[in-house]
Amino acid sequence: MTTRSRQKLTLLRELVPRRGRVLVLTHDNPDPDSLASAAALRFLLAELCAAEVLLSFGGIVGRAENRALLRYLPIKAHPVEALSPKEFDLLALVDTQPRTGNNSLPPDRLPTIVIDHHPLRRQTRQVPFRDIRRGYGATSTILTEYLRVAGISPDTRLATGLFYAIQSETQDLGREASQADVQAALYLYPFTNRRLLSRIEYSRVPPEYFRALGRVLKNATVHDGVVVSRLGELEYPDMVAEMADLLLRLEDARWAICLGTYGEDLFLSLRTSEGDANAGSFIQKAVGRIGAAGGHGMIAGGRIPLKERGAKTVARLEERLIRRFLRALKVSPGPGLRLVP
Ligand SMILES: [Mn+2]
Repeated sequence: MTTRSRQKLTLLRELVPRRGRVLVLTHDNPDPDSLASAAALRFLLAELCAAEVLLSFGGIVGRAENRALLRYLPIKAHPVEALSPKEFDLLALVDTQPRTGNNSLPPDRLPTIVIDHHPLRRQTRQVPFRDIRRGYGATSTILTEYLRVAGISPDTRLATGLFYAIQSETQDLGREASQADVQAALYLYPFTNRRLLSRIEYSRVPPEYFRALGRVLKNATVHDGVVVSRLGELEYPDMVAEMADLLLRLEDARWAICLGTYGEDLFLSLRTSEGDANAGSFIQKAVGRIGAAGGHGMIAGGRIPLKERGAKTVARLEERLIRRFLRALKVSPGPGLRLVP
């Protein structure tokens, strides 16, 4: 546990006014890491400075596990449309940064707090409190360190949420996990409720999940270790990530790419089994200026606003993106082999 967390905690105490009103934003369509981080920041600021902390984000929580997690976390989410950022003393971003294109921070507001483990963005340098740790597998690990340094034990629900977040973000501490993530998970485990944990991990899924799964399998093609699938209309945006994780389990798969549309946007997700890859910058290059994209070494995602929603236009855009990925991975851009003939 680090001196850095100790210094950051001191700074946090100075920056947040007593009984101040704080708005915490996660990235849009949040995952367990961002939700648990937000809940931990709320818990911490309530204990340290009696702050009133609200959580908000754009988009929806779709994945069944994430919905279960949100149900058990000691924090309620408020729709971003219903809030006026002006009413808050300060804004905080967790698991995302200004100008990433994946959060609902008003473009004219600079947050006071940014806590994240994605590559540092230029605008983040102007933020008074910034703690960006690229080597960490989860933002929840940073928040767990703060709690430890502050001598505040997490309650059962928060500990369970943080533990689940670290586990899921690092695939049971096997993907992009650092020693700090392992330490945080070990610290949290005795505080967790195993039954709650199991209820999140093995949550029930709606029929839409199986419909999506059917489409994923029907459309999946393999191109020399690269699995690609187009999901069409998505039940929820993070379905592409969920399915890319699944497809990457294919023997000998090095990369998995899933695409699909939700509302006015095309969503894409990229996964790789290659530890030394840089999926984040790879997806940024492929998406270019037509959308927003980012990520870390082995996981990345992007969102492209659709000017036109016609099936043909979307199909053409998807095909162009897939060709771009395959070319960049030095794989023949042909039709590939059907995964399930
Ligand atoms: Mn994260």
